[in-house]
Amino acid sequence: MEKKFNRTLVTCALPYANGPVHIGHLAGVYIPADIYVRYLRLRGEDVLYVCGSDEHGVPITIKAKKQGISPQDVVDKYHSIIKNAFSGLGINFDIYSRTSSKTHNKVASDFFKKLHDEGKFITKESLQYYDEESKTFLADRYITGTCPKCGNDSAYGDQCEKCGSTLSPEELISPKSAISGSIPVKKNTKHWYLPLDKYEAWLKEWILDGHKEWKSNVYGQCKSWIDSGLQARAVSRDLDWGVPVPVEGGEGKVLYVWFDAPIGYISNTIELLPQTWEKWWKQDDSKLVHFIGKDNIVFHCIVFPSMIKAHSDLILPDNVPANEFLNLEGDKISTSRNWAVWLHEYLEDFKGQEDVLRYVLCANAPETKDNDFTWKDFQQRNNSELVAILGNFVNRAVVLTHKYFEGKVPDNKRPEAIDEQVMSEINTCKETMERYLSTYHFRDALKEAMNIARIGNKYISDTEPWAMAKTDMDRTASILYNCLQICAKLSIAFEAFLPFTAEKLRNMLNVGIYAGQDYRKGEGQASENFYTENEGAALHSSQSSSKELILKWDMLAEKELLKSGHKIEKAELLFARIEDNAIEAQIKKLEETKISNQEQANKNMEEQLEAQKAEISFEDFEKLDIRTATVLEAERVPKTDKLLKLKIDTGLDTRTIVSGIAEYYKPEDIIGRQISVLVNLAPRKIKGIESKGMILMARQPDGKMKIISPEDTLTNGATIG
Ligand code: B3M
Ligand code: ZN
Repeated sequence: MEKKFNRTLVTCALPYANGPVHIGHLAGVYIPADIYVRYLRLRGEDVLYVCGSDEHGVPITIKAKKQGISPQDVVDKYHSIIKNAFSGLGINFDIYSRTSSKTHNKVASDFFKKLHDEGKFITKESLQYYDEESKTFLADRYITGTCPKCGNDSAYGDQCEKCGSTLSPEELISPKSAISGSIPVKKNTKHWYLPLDKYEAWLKEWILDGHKEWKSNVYGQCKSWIDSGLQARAVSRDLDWGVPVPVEGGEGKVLYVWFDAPIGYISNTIELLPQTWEKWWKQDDSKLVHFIGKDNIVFHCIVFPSMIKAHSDLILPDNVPANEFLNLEGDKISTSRNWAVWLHEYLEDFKGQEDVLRYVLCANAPETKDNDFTWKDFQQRNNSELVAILGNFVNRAVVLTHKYFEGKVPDNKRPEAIDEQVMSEINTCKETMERYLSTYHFRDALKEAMNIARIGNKYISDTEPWAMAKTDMDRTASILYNCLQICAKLSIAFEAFLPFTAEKLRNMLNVGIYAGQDYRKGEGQASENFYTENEGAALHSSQSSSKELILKWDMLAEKELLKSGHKIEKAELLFARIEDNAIEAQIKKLEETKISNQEQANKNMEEQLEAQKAEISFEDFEKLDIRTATVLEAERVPKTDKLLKLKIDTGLDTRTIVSGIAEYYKPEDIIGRQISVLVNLAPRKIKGIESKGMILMARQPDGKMKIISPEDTLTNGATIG
């Protein structure tokens, strides 16, 4: 039996305030969430929509240091860029606050303290790098050194940005403190850990048995985490930017950013509704839905729920409909390589075309697999879908009504069977949309909304009111009567997806829309509201609409929305064509980014080539046993992006090697290939797999790796040297 809820609390991942928001974030998280919220409100449901900036964490402190400003300066800057960009796209949270706020500090601190006092944490001591000169422990990111894999001498303690390897500080050759440049020492430090292993059985039951309906990508990730066994996770860090650890021994330490950030959902709710927030977070007739990207699944499905379980009086998410990633023109979106379409720049470049981006990102949303955004597809969808189908239909209906009926909805004088049939097709679309929207299938729901426009277009083309007007004004009246009803239905069907357009359309039709509860003013003032004209961004207004007719979701199935005689406004184009030059300008912008990235890569490569390694003796060289081998089997190592597990025939034996080449070779591309292998490298455990030896690869100037294989097929085991 499906559970009955009385209100829905929708949260969106809190963006890190160390950079602006790009189309990947939008397609993955914010567009789907906004559609969902608008849809529920249109149905008259009680919804609270919460987000804010995530302002803690090491990357922010590093950015500040690099720019010679304070972390607070960094987050102030990006918080306002992000907040403005969201509202520019019609994404209007009830609250968009920040984790550097006083309320958050207190709420997160109390949360930690409660768990601490109730004995829900364990503490552990461990050796961590410490900078004696600046007297601070060093987060992995604050240690730099030479990458053991590629020789890059500015690798970080958690990652080498040149070769992409995930590292631990211990692996770095000649580690240095990024703060003082001194050589760090190891020092003992105490931290608090949440023992996730204790929640494993419960998580299994709650997710694996209880939430089989979750999206398969989400469920699958949870299952593989749980199946591979959960371990205690540190929830504090040695750092001076964040929420201070509020218990004894916590001096100089802060809560780990992933501990405090999800509590931000709660603290932001408290900030908005200090008296009634518990209704949203504590009553089990409240439905909690987290919209996030796939890289946040473990935190929202495993870690935060375990924190909630430990806290014991808060509700758990009913669903976490995480999306996959959006790529841009065939490449991974990357903030550091500036490979992105930034929302605030889009809003500048495409003023008045906010809905085009909303449309394309939903139509192309990475709901089940990674997807690609291309500017050509963007142009194509605008010109041949929005302009040619939706815009064209509405324009014809409104223009003809003015031409023949003085801008008034005509009488339905001579109905015919086709009219009934069209309306019943639209009813089916409504039902299909409801099914999709309630199960987070937003792409399919949008397709169905577009089908309503297609039905309208076909109806007007088949019935040809412009031709009919020459012979039969009564039938013409009926046709346009029906077309205008369809226009009104379109303004309902598209409200969640294209709020700016739906509003324009309603203004043409002289109708208002039901916008549900507005909590943006906080406590006590929440009241039923309506969107009014000229508000832009379809903000929900605090005034009631002046319109007599207020549309609601269910009216999508009604036969008559606009009464005969109802006056409509002049036609206004809903969409403008996007010409080649606008698209070329965007493509050029990206090409320039590519060129400057390539120049940087070449420069790095030159530096690397110049930085030859120190001379070694012949005896040293002779220690290396390099041989030819053949790859027999290859598979991806689960939960990693870069690793392949290979079974190879070295001529001496058959053995397993784990190699970081998954970005460059698919398993099926490498099976059967001859390779060169350093066979006498001491075995190492990588992701729990014993790897014996190393495959020799050549690094290209762009950082990509290629296998070094012999020209002719050789016997496996032939020595190289
Ligand atoms: N700021 C990570 C991200 O933007 C993080 C989300 C926090 S949600 C509580 O990917
Ligand atoms: Zn490297």
